Amino acid sequence: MTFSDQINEYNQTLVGDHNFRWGYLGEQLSRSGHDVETLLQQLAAFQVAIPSWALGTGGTRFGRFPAGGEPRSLEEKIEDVGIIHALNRSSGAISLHIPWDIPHDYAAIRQLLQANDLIIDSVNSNTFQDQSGQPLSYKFGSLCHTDADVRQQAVEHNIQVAEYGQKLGDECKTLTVWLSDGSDFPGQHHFRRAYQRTLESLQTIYNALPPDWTMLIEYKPYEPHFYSMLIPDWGTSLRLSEGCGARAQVLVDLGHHLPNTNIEQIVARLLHFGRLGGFHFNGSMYGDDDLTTGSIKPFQLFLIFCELVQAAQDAVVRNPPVAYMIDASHNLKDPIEDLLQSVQNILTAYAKALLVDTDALFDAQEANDAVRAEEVLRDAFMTDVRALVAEAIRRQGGALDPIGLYRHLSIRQQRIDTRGKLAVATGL
Ligand code: RM4
Ligand code: MN
Ligand code: MN
Repeated sequence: MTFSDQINEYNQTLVGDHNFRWGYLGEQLSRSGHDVETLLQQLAAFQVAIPSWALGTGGTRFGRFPAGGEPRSLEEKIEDVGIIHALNRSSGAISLHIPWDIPHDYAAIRQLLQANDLIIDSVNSNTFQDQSGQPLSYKFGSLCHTDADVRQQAVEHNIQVAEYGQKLGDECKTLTVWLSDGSDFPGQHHFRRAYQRTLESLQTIYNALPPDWTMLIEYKPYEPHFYSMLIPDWGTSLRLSEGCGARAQVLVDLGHHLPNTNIEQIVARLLHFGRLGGFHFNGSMYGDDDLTTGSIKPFQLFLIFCELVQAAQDAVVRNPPVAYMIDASHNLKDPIEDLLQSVQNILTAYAKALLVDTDALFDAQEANDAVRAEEVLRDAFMTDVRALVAEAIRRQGGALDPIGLYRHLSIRQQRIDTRGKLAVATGL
């Protein structure tokens, strides 16, 4: 029996209940003026990339408690993302971390990607750890380092990462740069000089990229350094990207903000400036917690999608296509279930944002009617869209209940049987 047969068989057991709920929701949406087919198409078109570093339990510098059967190679990671995508039809891309996942047999990897209906759409560099055999240390920074030779080594690493990406297929056109560079004590860094050195290093990388490549610059307020980070905020990322060129953009990682930061406003600002390049989705209670997306603040996730949906409808906005990626890795859950939940929560937030009556919202805003504006948003947010998301996935051949089927088929146990109880994924 093929996997798609197994999905169909499983869906058969759920379809009666689903049709009942979808019938009601579809009718409700049509009555309030939505074109249900368009909504389904918009959801079907939405894809979020899975990070190669999230297929193992991790996300902690303390103990790791793997359940077993983790992917031991890039090939096995592709297999795991293949399962996720087959189940939800919304995870058709992989974001690759180098050197945690250096490809060796490019032809075989491209074939495996194709067989799993996947692409590798972006590559991430890593100058936040020293690799064995590396001549110079990043202990005191990489692209910002006082020593030109260390900067050069870090620049060359980034260029090499992009070269790996180019060999992985034409769809891979994005280099994501996250710098751990920073300082831990007052006086340690000459802030202005360190910034200038970083800008020049990034310009060198940018200029070495193929002309159709994008460079995404991530920011983070603290950790691993606790006095200053070289790129602590979106303003710094924005200035750096402007200093590089039009294809340098800002990447917003949801966990890279101080508690209670208004991320949706940052998203709106970046869209306004045409510099929002991508997202790293995750859930956050305190900081870079890398929890399941939407687990802690589903309303905030919805408000972020509202900005994206409104910008997509606004001819004034000139923002390039946004790369959607997950960046989460947890110690407790089965990583595949965690990712399935994240994608489901992202689709749910997007679906709700598509339901916002933007005309009514803008009217309320113009009239300074704060209550009405908030109610318009709440009306969409409180709609139970699960049947809409399920229908969109079902029509693409996915499972009505992806996690349910994953458990029903005991896929983790199968992985443990083939890969071993002690198999641990590469990564953090
Ligand atoms: C960082 C940052 C980067 C990710 C690494 C693993 O905090 O979010 O995007 O590549 O973690
Ligand atoms: Mn990130
Ligand atoms: Mn992070």
